[in-house]
Amino acid sequence: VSVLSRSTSPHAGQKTGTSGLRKKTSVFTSDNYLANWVQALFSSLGSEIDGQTICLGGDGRYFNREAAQIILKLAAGNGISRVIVGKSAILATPAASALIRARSLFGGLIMSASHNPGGPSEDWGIKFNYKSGEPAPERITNEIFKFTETISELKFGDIPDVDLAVVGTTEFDGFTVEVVECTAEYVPLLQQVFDFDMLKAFLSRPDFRMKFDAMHAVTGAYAPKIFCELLGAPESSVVNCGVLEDFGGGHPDPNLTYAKELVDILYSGADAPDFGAASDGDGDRNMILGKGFFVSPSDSVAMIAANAQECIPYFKDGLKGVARSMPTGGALDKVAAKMNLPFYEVPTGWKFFGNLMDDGRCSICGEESFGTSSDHVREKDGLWAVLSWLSILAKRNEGKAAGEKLVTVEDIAKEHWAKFGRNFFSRYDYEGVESEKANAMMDHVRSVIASAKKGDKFGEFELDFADDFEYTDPVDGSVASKQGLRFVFTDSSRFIFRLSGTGSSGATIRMYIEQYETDPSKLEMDAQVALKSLIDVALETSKLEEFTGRDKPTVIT
Ligand code: VG1
Ligand code: CO
Repeated sequence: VSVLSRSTSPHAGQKTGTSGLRKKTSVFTSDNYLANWVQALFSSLGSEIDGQTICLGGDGRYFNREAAQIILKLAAGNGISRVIVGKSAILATPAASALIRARSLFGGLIMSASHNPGGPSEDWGIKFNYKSGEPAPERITNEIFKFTETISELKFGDIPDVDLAVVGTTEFDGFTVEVVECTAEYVPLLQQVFDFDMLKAFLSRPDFRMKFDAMHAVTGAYAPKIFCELLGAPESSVVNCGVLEDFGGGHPDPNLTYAKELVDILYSGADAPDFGAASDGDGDRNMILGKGFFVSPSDSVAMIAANAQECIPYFKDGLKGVARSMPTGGALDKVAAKMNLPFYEVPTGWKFFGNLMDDGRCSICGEESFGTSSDHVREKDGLWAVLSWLSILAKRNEGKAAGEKLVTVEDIAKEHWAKFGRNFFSRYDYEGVESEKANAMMDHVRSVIASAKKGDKFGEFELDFADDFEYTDPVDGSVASKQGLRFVFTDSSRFIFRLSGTGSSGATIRMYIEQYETDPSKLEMDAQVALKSLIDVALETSKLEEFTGRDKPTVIT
């Protein structure tokens, strides 16, 4: 392939956030913005990428098809010899991770802004995953950023657009594009991880009904195949499976606010389905619901970990260890302690779990932000979480006669709390705050931390310590600092403030609240009620309303 060189000039601020580069779509579509970043990635990798194979796909959002053609030409012009592309440029994030691992690829590019809305006036994003399928570590993303600051040349391979709508291989001189089904390697992997026969038997029970909501995002390309075709659930078990460029105008974020359609169905009374789940734009998040019951993500990962060995064949020999992000509620800590498992607390963002898994230290991990997964891939995996919950239900109900009362999601959660105690958790998001105001508030909280001492009273709570979370990776020694302002009290209650690193404009303040409870009479309280006094203390300490003018959050999870 001959190379067409085009000159370009740098764009400021092409810095990777928590998960890739995310901006308004109109930013990406103008002035080589996308091409600059992709070229910077390839340039930063240098001769390492010569002759290598990568994969490419995304969540189906607006601009992905055009972007895929731009990326293919740059790959051809930068010495990559083969690109494996999901049909119609579709690949869920965990599926891309599975593909990289199964075919020992050099890495992959995922075109997604995850749970952010899509369309010409909404968001677009891209991220690079590396050899073991993990989101690129900071040493790589920092290098890419450096190259974006001085970039002057784009190297396009002189090839025509490739038809990505049909599975097959297109050969150029020294460059190959291979289009595969989006389920390639990923669905077979799930079939190894889970007992599909057991799941199939369970999903065919007339007394169990589920509803999976793909939110018009990427899992729409997977859910009918997995739940209906392979596991025999009726077609009505999956909804909103048409993958749309604007996600049907919705916000493909599986939480109580944005997945309202599903929530309403599961809370519709006695006739509601027994199990509900949803996933986000790129298929890495999940929300788990029972009939009229919400499983908080911090609880979900703990409950899956506690039941994994018994219910999921992949874990039949036990777990190597477990990990959660720092702001995630501590339910997993209690499981680790009781089961004697190594436990790790990492900063927010999946990239921090990769090293632990590659080093054989961690089998299951999760984040409060509806992300849960295991070391079968190096990404969070929404469908994995759903199949994990279904496996727990299937195992617990094995051998039950028709008509016998089934163990429910709610039963499993309540049993868990009775055994381990309950970590009440809530997150308040204040979206679209002006950056200066958000920064001023964070500076104020930092100043409170600077003068805080052990034993100080915050309302009824006595301070154990307050700090700006810093993490040293136990595998490679790399240090990530300024990962969240946290106040931890002597009864292990906590509140934490962070600014989001996935937005495309302005600032989002996240406030995380957690309180541990073992009193049996309080275990079934509503989380907002249980956490009220701590929430008030956090708001007062941060002067959030004074700094931002907001008297309530945009989203509560
Ligand atoms: C958010 C979540 C974080 C998650 C990240 C990417 O980041 O808090 O836990 O890993 O999104 O998820 P932030 O910086 O906005 O808080 V996804 O599904 O957008 O790839
Ligand atoms: Co996502």
